[in-house]
Amino acid sequence: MTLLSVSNGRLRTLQTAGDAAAALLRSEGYLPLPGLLTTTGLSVLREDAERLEQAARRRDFTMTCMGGSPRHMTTLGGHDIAKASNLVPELYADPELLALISGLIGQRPLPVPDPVERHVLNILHREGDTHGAHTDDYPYALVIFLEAPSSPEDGGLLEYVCDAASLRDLTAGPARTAHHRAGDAYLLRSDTTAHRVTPLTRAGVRRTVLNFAYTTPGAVPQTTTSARRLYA
Ligand SMILES: O=C(O)CCC(=O)C(=O)O
Ligand SMILES: [Fe+2]
Repeated sequence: MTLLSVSNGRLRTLQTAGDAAAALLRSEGYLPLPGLLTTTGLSVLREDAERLEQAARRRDFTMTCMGGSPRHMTTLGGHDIAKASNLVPELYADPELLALISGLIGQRPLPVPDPVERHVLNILHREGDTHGAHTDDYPYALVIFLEAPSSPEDGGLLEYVCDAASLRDLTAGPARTAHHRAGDAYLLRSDTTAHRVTPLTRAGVRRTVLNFAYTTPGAVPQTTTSARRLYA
């Protein structure tokens, strides 16, 4: 058993049973990384996100290229984040974080070529806010929670179906769901796992995540217009 661990002040020392976790990610398309952020990591990233939110844009539309699924959220794209934050790009390229991901995916994670999609900020903050069904353009997403509804009843759950034939799989059959807390993270095989974030069920709750997208050597990205529509 390989133990993967990360410890750099912002990321907690995770004693992950690498082989078992990697196998879980392969079979489920999803791997929870509870408490990935330290208290300090969470607080500095939250501060950064609060500042970045001032430049973020409200989005309310349906994503035609993703089965007309809804987007009701406030977002900031990677290109804008890179102009305003050192912390987020630094964490995205953190050698220890990359080593952790590498141990879990069994390949070298590479930064995605498109600066818009590299690291994005997604904020759900109104009742009904949702990030509707989709798959990502690149193979892996590390989603880091800066704010989350404390109760699953409040919505903001990740719903996913591994190896989905189509986005309809999310509604046609039983999808898996996962609730996360601030400071948690998860790794998703995001190009083949259909996923969505369920609507917030009441006013006054917030769900803020950073999504770090990674590709791998030889991966062929799905080229969709979704990131441009949501982040450009
Ligand atoms: O917020 C989440 O949990 C998922 C984010 C996501 O799917 C994305 O940004 O592509
Ligand atoms: Fe996604």
